[in-house]
Amino acid sequence: MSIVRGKQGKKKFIMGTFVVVGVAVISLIILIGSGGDEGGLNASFTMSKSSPKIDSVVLFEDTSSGDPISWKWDFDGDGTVDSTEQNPSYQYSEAGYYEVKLTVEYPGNISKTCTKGILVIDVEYPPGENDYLVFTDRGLPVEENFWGDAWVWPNLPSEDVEGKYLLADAPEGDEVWMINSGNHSFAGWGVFLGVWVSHDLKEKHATDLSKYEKLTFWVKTPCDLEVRVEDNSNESNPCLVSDYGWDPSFSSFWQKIEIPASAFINVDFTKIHCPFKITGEGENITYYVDYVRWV
Ligand SMILES: [Ca+2]
Ligand SMILES: [Ca+2]
Repeated sequence: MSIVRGKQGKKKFIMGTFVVVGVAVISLIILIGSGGDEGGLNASFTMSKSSPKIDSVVLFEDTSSGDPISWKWDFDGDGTVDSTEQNPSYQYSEAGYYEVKLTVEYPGNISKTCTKGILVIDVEYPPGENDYLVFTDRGLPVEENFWGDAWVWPNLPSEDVEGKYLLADAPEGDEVWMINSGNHSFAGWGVFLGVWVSHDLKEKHATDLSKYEKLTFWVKTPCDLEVRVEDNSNESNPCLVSDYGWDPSFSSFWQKIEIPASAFINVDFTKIHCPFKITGEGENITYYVDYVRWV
């Protein structure tokens, strides 16, 4: 009982592992119900990606205690064993949420089980010819005579500002934006068109995004986030990711957000100065953003 409470307490601080922890708590209860831990023997494993893209290779590594003598992996939760290797790899051909189950056996007919969730994502790649790329591995918007600049709140190291954080399960390429609030009450990031010199705005620029239908991007976040755009004079209303595709039950996985341009009001889309700005509230929150496009 005390172990279960400990895991629930952890959830408050590491919300990103909520789904997996939830499954772990359930399997712990099953284990206890089926007769104790038998000398500390426990099945466990790690996955190289928690939100792999379709057809990308996921490596599974057995981390069970003791010395198991056999391994049975069910990668897609259909009850059929897919591999009996200790450390197999697998590729998913269809998007969706799957429960990965490892059953290990020890001498003396002892078997243990561990189950974890995995969310396979479908990412359109490469971007369409006419997409306006706000952030991809190629960088920030580059247009004739001016370019984009990024700001984060609170201040972070430059590799985070530039979106160079490396993540194995990035929806696009390897690089993503990692945003962390530390001991501040919020954390945000935005792209602004213009040339900045010594933090003074030398020239403010705008671009015409009026032909685009929607803003699309991917997030992995423990909390709801607000998205805004700006024209040369005004900031739009905030749009919550929870209204446009983010499900808090899947907060430890990448999720796709699509916000129609019509949801942003009070701005002139022919004069967009900030094509994307995102903020989240809370201390010690970390969230990730990738593949931000107007399409
Ligand atoms: Ca299977
Ligand atoms: Ca990327």
